[in-house]
Amino acid sequence: GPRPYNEIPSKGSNGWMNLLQFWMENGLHNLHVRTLQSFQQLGPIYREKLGNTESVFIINPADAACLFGAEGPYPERYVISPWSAYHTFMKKPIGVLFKNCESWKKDRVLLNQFVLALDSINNFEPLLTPISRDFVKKIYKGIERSDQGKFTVDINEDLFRLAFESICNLLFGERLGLLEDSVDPEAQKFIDAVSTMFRTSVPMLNIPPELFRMVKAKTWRDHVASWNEIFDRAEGYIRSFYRNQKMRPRVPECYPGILYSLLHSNAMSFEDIKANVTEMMAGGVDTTSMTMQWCLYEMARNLKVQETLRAEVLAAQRDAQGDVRKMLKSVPLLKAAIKETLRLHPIAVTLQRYLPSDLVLQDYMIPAKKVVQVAVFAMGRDPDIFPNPEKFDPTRWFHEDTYFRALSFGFGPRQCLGRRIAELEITIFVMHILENFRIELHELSDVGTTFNLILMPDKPIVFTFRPF
Ligand code: HEM
Ligand code: 2DC
Repeated sequence: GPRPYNEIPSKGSNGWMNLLQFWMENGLHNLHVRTLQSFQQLGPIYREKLGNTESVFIINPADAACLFGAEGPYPERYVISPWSAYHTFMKKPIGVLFKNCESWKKDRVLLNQFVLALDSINNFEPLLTPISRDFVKKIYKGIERSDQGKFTVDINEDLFRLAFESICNLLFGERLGLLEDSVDPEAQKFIDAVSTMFRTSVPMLNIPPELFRMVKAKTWRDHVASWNEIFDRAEGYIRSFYRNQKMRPRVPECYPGILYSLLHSNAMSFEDIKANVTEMMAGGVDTTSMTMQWCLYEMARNLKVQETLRAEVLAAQRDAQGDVRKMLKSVPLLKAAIKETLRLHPIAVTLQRYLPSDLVLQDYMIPAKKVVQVAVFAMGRDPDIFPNPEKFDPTRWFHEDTYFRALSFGFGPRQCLGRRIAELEITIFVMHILENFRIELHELSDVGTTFNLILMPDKPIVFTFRPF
């Protein structure tokens, strides 16, 4: 029979000693590196106890297949304790991100229809294309102003605004104008609050949140303040949507946005709609903007790949004669390039599932209720899984084995709700950049990764844009 659970390799059984060591090694913002090292040290399966919680970590696609095969109809992922603490203490309504069982399923099935269904792309594309066009215009303006025929700039902040502009336009069917010269300070506050919320989650990830609340630590205060900001702003946007709705009649042929569709489906309470819209607003900023930034970074470091991608996009443009929806059907390499970007630069360091029943992995018996984590970041950089892993090569997705290897949006019924939005937004954005500019790196030094709950670049990236 399978070997017992306690024989799974582990670094040490005292969770608090492990946590202390983790802190001293400056591991907080290097969670991804630590996971890589643990696999090198302990093999393809290990367990780790940090504070009170023990997880089993796996890296092989076959093991991931096994885990997701056993996840059942109501998959549950690891709960970020400062997030759930905030919602509990402040009595905030929860959406799909925090719900479980039937109540999760009910919301999720409805949201899937409006947000994840493949044909929603037809509604979303016309709302996203003008935003990328505005971004392109902004860069042309920069080129003009520089008087050098090129524009050297860190676009991090602008990408945040583009992402927020995008998710809000999809939700409310309304532009905020965040790519104009003066930015609405309220919108900027929301964007900053989401980043702060992510960053301040990290030191509290493995510690019971009651501790932080009792000592009124600054991290906890900042965390609460940023969630409050997120909820207040979201409420404000939803309210003003309501007000505007009454004032102007709806244009029949025009897609009115996700919120409108949800309200008129009459299938979800207003409270639940608000909670889910808030989660989508917060989930749609840092995630897509970081991925767009990494994608430009990889294309700027791999100029041959950039030229091949541009050739594909220009050919698609010729054939489709400006019809973006049509173009999207003939850019397979660009889509692979985005997958490839997320392989090297995933947003989520791991995927996690609570086991609904006992499960055998790598011939070890793992009891029900344990958390198993698929190390997505480590998998993407493992030479046994992706030959020559450092190489940015979109074509690998056409000729290599891809079985349970494309996991950046998660898997199954609990996968990322915003996946379709994210893929579409990023594809349209990169398409527009490639059509218009050559992208180079201002400095040729490597950019590393840092863990701020989501993974992000560890320093600013400066690009040079030249008209193509
Ligand atoms: C969940 C990644 C963009 C909203 C997730 C999960 C991952 C992920 C890995 C967990 C999936 C699982 O456990 O199987 C990403 C990446 C993005 C992105 C890589 C962009 C490149 C977005 C956007 C939204 C969003 C734009 C806004 C609609 C959510 C929500 C959940 C989620 C609400 C929880 C779903 C549930 O529990 O049912 N995302 N995400 N994400 N994401 Fe995203
Ligand atoms: C962070 O050890 C590291 O998509 C932990 O849009 C395990 C873990 C659990 C859940 C993951 C989280 C990590 C990273 C951020 C994720 C989150 C689930 C959803 C969330 C991946 C890997 C994210 C960014 C959502 C956030 C929506 C929220 C702001 C309302």
